[in-house]
Amino acid sequence: MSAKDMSADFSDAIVHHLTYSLGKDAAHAQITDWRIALSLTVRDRIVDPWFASTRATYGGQHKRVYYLSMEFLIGRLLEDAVVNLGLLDIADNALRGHGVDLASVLADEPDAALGNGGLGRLAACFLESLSTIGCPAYGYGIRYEHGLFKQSFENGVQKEAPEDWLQQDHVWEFERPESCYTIGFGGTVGQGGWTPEETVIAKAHDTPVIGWQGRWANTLRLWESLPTKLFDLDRFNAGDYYGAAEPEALARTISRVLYPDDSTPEGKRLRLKQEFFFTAASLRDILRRFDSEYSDLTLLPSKVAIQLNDTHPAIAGPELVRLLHDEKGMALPDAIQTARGCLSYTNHTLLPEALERWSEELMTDLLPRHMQLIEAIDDDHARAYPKRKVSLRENGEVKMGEIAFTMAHKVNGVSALHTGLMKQTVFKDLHDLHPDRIINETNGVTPRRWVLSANPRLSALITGVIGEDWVDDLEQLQQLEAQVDDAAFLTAYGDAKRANKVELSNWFAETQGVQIDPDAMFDTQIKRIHEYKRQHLNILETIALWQEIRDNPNGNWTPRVKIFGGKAAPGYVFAKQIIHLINSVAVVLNADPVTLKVLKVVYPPNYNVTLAESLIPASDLSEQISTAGKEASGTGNMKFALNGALTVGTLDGANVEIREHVGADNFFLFGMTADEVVARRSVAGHAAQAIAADPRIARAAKAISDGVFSRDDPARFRAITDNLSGADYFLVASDFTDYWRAQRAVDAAYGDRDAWMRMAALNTARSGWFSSDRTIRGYMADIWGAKAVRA
Ligand code: NBG
Repeated sequence: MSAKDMSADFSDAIVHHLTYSLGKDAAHAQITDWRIALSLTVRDRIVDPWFASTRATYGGQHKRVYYLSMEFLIGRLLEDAVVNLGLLDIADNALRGHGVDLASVLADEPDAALGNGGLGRLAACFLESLSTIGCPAYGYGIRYEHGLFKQSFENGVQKEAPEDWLQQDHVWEFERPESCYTIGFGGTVGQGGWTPEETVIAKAHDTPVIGWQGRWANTLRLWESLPTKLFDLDRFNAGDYYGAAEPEALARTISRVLYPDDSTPEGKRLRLKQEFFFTAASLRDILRRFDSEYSDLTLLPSKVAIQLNDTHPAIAGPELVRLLHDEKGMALPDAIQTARGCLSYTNHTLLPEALERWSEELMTDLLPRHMQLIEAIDDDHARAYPKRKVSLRENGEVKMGEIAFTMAHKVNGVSALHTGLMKQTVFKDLHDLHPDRIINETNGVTPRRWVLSANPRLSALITGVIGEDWVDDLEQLQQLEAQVDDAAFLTAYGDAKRANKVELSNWFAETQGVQIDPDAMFDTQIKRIHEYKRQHLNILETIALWQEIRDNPNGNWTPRVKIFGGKAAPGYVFAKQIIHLINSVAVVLNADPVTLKVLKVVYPPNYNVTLAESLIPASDLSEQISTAGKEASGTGNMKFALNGALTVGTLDGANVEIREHVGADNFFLFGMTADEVVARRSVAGHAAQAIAADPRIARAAKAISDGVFSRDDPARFRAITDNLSGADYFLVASDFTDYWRAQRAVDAAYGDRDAWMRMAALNTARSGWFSSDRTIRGYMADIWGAKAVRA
């Protein structure tokens, strides 16, 4: 078919869906109607490769990978699908023929935020890479009715509102009423096994995930929780309408919201229920599929690889043992061995508060049989390693990290530094017993979304120079290195960056009502707000810089726009204070006629995947300033480097490897190392010492405590200033001076535009290793023993 015929064909298909699927007349269709019609048209083109992939997997009896994750931060799906199917121009032409703009249609799609941050986004990048590579895989998670809350600012304070991505038809998924499982909680354990007291239904919803060039499609299967009994007719007839609906409301609560606040006992219980709910449903589904093809259970580890994304699905260990032993009659030691052959676990954090522990009381109450099996697994491990120091239980709590470790044949960290620290700290004792179990798989990001779609200008330039093969072989970007001394290439590279910045400036003017200068340096810190990520270090440096500019307004200052983005957990008071402070500083600085030409602060609310897609390609500087040893990897750092932003960063997480790849000269390093951080903490009065040594810190802090940014209530940010001069666990004061030095080096470097662009281009050329395709190939070879299959 000629390109013209294909466009006409495609255009007809859109109108067909508009008419017959939506019941809308093209003459009166709204943008959302066009979006849904286009999505259905694109979806039609995914189904055949999807079927072909499934048939090829069954036909070849290939091993399948199952990625169990509490979070999939998938964002918008239409553009991804259009791009991967190579339909961008065709869709654009077809819509234009109807007077409709493709960009507006793409922008109409809700951003599916079924995750909090890096962990969930990593899972989404992995799914896309698995499909691009053609590895048979399923993602398993929860179909939250409400994803991550919507953030707004009221007088600078974060407000949360429920997210409603399912408000409009979610056309990407197929409901599977035939794939339902009954999941139980509570009850008793007797001779005949576990008899749960409460049950809910897990119903599957499938979203196809199409890989690059439509070669392969895998499935994201999300579970919805439904009541086993619709409602209680007896109670209804007796006039107890609320009571009649109660079981339904309770059952649906499990898949109602992402991460409910778990600071209350009720919240904890619900969280554990969510974890067991999706894990148990997924395992049942996996065994059903296995049983449909094989009758010998000992084959399980050679056909099934189950990856536990953090400890949230760690109950998979005891549950798989239960299914194999209690339900299928396998001897207990064999069941443990077989389960371990299938399971592997990724650790994503060393922060003690994020390593899950459940009280034995709660566990016994909700999952009595699992509690027994945890004891049995513990005993089994104790028999094999009599001198061991570790137990799966401690002080009345079960330790999910230890359970995941013990039940996994491989455990991985997400950057070289993080993996090393895992061995030395949280899993030291287990690592001593199992020295081959912990391995490293440094994170990566999908180039299809994070370069090709997000940054079409840069992508066109790259493809023009080296061809299109880089899109699924990202290390080919190295070929760009030969161009970095070519003036014409650097000009084109700089023009692409500038055009992205102009576009972002326009967006800020139109949607946020702030003017920012596209020639200023765009200095961006976007991520969850957390003390260890140190947004307060960034804002403190901003205040100090503002003060120095005011001292010397005619100095040779490098114009900067400080861009912040990110949400704080609703119950995390200190993080919310940081947000309030940043917004308050923005109000003062952006209105200061002395400084506003050279320094602005902007903080668009409701940071999400979609916003990241426009902020990253327009950024010059990437802030990766966590206290060393705390950020397991980071993945935003990789997206920035690929898109030609230079990093100002600590030796933390994957920053270390980014710096190795891009070269120390193209990276602004500052701060203490992870070892120095530990040593520094034991110095009495370290914060006071650091402040005494650098008057800038005290001056900036004084402005905060004098109420310069909170005239109506000077004490408003006391928690932040008190912490800075007090405990300062995350060492903001101790790292400030070196951060300031690095930032001034950044200023000087930005002054030489050609040299800067050369460094930026080198970041792009040398970051190809950070593709999630590379990461997934690592998991396939080192952990899963899975092979790529081509349909
Ligand atoms: C996060 C880390 C990040 C890392 C992502 C993905 C959790 C528990 N961990 O540094 O903080 O990049 O996981 O691995 O969300």
